[in-house]
Amino acid sequence: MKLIDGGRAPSPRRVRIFLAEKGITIPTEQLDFMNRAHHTQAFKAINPMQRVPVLILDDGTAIAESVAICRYFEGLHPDPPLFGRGVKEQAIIEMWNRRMELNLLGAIIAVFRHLHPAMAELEVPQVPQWGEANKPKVLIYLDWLNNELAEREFIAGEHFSIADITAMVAVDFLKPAGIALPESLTDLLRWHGRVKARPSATA
Ligand SMILES: N[C@@H](CCC(=O)N[C@@H](CS)C(=O)NCC(=O)O)C(=O)O
Repeated sequence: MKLIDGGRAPSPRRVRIFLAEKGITIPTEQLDFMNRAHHTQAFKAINPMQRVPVLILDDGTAIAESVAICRYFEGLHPDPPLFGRGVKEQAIIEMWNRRMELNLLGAIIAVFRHLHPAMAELEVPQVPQWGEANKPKVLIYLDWLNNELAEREFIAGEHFSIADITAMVAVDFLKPAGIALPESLTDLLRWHGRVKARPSATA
């Protein structure tokens, strides 16, 4: 088994943090996608979406999509449960993880991919107006999350979960996207301090 990783990019980092929380170590191969190492027929055969991360199993099966990879490891190593305990908590975590991925992380990534000059060759067409249009959305999502976190310790409730991993990766990606985290969002900042203090945050 090996993980095709992608350096500091958000999606591979989600998987690395997940594995660190589980205490799992697997062989890793770095793919330099900024230099278009994924634009080869060989990589396209592994993942037609030409994105990282990808987990390659010993039988050759390729599992792409960061959440699919995390679910695979959750099945193999259920403790600590990062997708929830019991159907109700699992549904709540799924809800929050999707919100964090599709809304918060999605908007931050849109700002980065459509405005950062380094992404011009990968994000085709790069539409700067779309990047700009996502900036106010990011601030609305952050403000909403700040209000939610006034009520509880973690994104989806009282336990650290994959939703915290997705949200932490999103908040950390504000910097490359050129968006400042408003200091007025004190409950969000407190949560961020808590999750960043976990050893997995350096993964
Ligand atoms: N939904 C996918 C997204 C994967 C993705 O977009 N990966 C980026 C790095 S964060 C990538 O491979 N980018 C290469 C490119 O844009 O060509 C996941 O969660 O794994």
